Amino acid sequence: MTPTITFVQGDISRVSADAIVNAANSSLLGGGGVDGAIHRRGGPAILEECRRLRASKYGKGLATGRAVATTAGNLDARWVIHTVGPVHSTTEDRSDLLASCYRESLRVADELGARTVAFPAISTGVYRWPLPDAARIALDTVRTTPTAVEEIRFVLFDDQAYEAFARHLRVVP
Ligand code: AR6
Repeated sequence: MTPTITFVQGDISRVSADAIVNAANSSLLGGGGVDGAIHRRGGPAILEECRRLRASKYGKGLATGRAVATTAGNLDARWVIHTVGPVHSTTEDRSDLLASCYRESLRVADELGARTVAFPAISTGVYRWPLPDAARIALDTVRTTPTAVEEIRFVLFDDQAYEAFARHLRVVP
């Protein structure tokens, strides 16, 4: 069964889903944007588990394009799936790493048994990926990745991000 893809505009740390995806960095120890909002609202349990991951399996941090799950703390979710987007480059094509964030997050969601997954627009903030291209990669990737997830919800922070995703779906329905 292919998942239903939906969009909402808002703050991803306030949504309800089985799994909420965090646009993290490889340290897994927090940051701004989505990462800041998730840790602020989710509370210290998330950071504690991230620290344990750093002290065990991910001593060097989480590689770009990979994903790992922790508790969701006080968020209205069962898990946070942390993934590390690539920094956008004008000289190197890193699209496959961005696609990998969506694929790996869905793979982890399947392992957990998550049925609903909320994604932010990974790499389009601090990591500067242009929104139209990021929307194309995000949507094309989730539409072609086999998964048992039933609903994929994109939570887009502002009008510009929401429009970029909606426009891509209008062009490629
Ligand atoms: N809910 C949903 N979307 C948001 C929220 C929110 N609360 N806050 C920002 N956005 P970013 P990146 C949008 O910077 O580009 C962090 O410091 C934002 O407008 O969160 O992958 C990490 O620790 C943009 O469209 O993630 C890393 O160091 C999108 O979410 C680095 O930033 C992603 O913006 C990761 O950069």
